[in-house]
Amino acid sequence: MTAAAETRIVRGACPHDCPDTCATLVHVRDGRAVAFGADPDHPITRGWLCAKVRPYLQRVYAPDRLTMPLRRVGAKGEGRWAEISWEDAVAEIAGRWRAIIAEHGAAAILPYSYSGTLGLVQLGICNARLWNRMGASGLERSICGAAAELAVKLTLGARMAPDYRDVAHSKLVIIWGHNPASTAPHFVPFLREAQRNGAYVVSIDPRRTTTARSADEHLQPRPATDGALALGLMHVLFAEGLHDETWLRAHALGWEELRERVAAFPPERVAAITGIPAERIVALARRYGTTKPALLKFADGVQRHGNGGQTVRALASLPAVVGQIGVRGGGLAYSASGYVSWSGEAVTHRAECPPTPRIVNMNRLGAALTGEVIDPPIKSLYVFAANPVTSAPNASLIVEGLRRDDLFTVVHEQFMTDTARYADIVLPATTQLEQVDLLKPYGHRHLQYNHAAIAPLGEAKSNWDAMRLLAAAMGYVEPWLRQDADEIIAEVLDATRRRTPLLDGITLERLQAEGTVAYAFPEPDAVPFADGVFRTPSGKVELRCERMTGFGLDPLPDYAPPAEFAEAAPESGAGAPLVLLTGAAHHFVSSSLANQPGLVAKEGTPFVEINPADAAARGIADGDETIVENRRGWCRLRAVVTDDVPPGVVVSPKGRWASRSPDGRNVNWTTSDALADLAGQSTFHSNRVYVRPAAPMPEAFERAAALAPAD
Ligand SMILES: Nc1nc2c(c(=O)[nH]1)N[C@H]1C(S)=C(S)[C@@H](COP(=O)(O)OP(=O)(O)OC[C@H]3O[C@@H](n4cnc5c(=O)[nH]c(N)nc54)[C@H](O)[C@@H]3O)O[C@H]1N2
Ligand SMILES: Nc1nc2c(c(=O)[nH]1)N[C@H]1C(S)=C(S)[C@@H](COP(=O)(O)OP(=O)(O)OC[C@H]3O[C@@H](n4cnc5c(=O)[nH]c(N)nc54)[C@H](O)[C@@H]3O)O[C@H]1N2
Ligand code: SF4
Ligand SMILES: [Mo]
Repeated sequence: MTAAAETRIVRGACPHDCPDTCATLVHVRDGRAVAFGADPDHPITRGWLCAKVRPYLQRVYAPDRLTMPLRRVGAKGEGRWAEISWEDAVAEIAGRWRAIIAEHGAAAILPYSYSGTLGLVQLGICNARLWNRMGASGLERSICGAAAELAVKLTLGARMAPDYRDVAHSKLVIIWGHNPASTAPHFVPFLREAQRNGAYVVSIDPRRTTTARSADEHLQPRPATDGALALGLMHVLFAEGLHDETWLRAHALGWEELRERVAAFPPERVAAITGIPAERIVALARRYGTTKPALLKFADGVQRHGNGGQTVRALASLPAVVGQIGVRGGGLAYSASGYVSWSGEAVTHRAECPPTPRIVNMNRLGAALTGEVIDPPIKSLYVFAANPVTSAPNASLIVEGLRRDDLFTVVHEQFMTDTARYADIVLPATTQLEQVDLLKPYGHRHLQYNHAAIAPLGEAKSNWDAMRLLAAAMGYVEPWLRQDADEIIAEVLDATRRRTPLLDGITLERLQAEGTVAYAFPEPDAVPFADGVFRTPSGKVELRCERMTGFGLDPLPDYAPPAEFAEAAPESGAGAPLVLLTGAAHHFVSSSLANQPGLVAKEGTPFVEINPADAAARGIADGDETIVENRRGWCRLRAVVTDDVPPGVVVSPKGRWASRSPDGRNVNWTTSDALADLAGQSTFHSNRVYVRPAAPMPEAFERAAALAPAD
């Protein structure tokens, strides 16, 4: 065997929007990745990857990977392209931008990105540096969990979740509007261990998810009524003296006012709002008040509603009421992102840049491109690590905006996505195997370094490498627009280490050598908030939070239905609207991976789950084609008639590419671009639709399937 044919093993990190941030091992021979697997020694990854990322090499070496810059030659969206060089692409983009800046100012340029990768360099730095220097419009990145992120931070002072492994100590686990079996898979074996140790698991989700199936109890509230349910649980806890008054006196602000507030939410009222029988509400409250340690775990799905901010305020108050914060096996498990916050100045260099002229909410992209944002209007859009036509709400309005002849759109992508199809210039992007990055997980407490395992395919470039070229072409000379990925990682680590002892001893060199490095906790198994320190203005858990008034909200947790559900009395019977929930698909991450033939085959035909009673009332049988529609738009889905969903609720997972769906549309043709009560949050699930049988057009499904042949 020659030296060149030896296999190297290269350490990496999964870049996807998933709390588990797995440690990966790439086997490379002769410059080609020949095997892809998980680090057996990582305490959370433990040697396995999820079903969706295991076949990652099929993605890296997919025949339809973009490998050359493309310039549009047909009409927008027509799909006719000419290959061009990077030199020409960069020159054209910089030329167009200079002209736009001269005529309208840099505010007319909008970057759009979200979660294709979560890396510090390829996302964090790329969200900030070039655009700050340019003075471009800012993007309010609130499509996912902005309301929960803020509500948890306002309540507890920081987003610090217990270690997955600590659930083994839990005796009660409430998983609320969250489906870790699909969305946090590495939590599940630890949960099973807890169950073997006798823990009682409750799932609260309108849908019988995989997670709900394996729970001891499943409660199915009406969508967006969780705030009322949480207040009702607290009502019972206080009324029956099951609250932890000693803990509340020592650590909580406003608990007596909260007690008064929840007095207005007796079980009977909450039963009428949520549809959950009063006796089950009382029983769950008693269980939560008496079984310790008790863990409450949720993610972002539950708050993608018009009232998502106040819902999470109510949820986050629960562990305080029963004194279950800072306790091993107890607590609130939302996100671990707040243990370490990167130094903002090192990431953004904002102080050296002009002020951001304005901020555009990403959930309003369609509106922004079609007249909501003026003076100056958006004249150029630069999309990277995102696929808004597939994944953002009210998609038909986005497409209308992207069709504008006077809009100059650049999309940096790995594949010809629904969004890239409308670009003027498409730039080819590297995958995680071809780029360097550092990942700071939101589900566990280790930094993960990702080495480039192979050379970029074709002419693909990383997000940051593309931006460095663009910065140079724009004539920007700042050294922080020229650094390579490792120089940036070192700069950000050094600046952040000065502010937090959790990075003591963690250097670029160590990360490169070890791949996985745990935060430097004085005790490695530290329980968050065990020290009773809460980084809120009062230093306590803020059940009453004055800062909520600054957002026009009640300082105490409260419940009101989202506008989409409150307005217009619903009809009843066959004509009644149903609530469409569009959570995670098991085999995709949002729309990422949803073009990978093997994974598309596993998800099957684009479908909508409907309860037998709702189906019968509409003359819909299992397997029938349906039209799912409302005033915003429609799409065609195949009915799956199942009591996994309750009457009044239909479910169709997110992520399906419109271009690979019947009629070229997906569920986001119906979803709302209204903003929630807090943080400009998206409201995908506050979506009422009408479902009706459709004249069968099997060829529409076949055409879509033909674009994604099973492998
Ligand atoms: N396989 C897979 N994993 C993923 C993703 C993916 O697309 N696929 N996406 C990633 C991303 S971007 C995110 S943000 C996370 C999200 O992680 P999760 O929040 O766990 O995922 P979702 O499926 O969005 O929402 C969870 C559940 O919320 C329920 N739900 C919706 N409305 C309500 C409500 O009003 N009340 C209650 N109680 N439940 C409700 C839905 O039925 C759904 O089962 O997952 C990440 N992981
Ligand atoms: N109906 C409905 N829609 C939803 C949701 C819902 O619950 N319901 N959930 C929302 C949520 S939680 C989220 S987070 C958003 C996610 O929305 P987006 O952030 O737009 O995520 P994706 O749709 O997965 O698109 C990411 C794209 O980035 C590309 N990509 C991956 N890595 C790289 C890279 O290194 N460089 C570049 N340039 N590109 C890369 C991928 O190929 C992919 O096309 O979707 C939202 N959409
Ligand atoms: S998507 Fe999540 S579970 Fe799957 S490999 Fe990536 S980090 Fe691990
Ligand atoms: Mo998300």
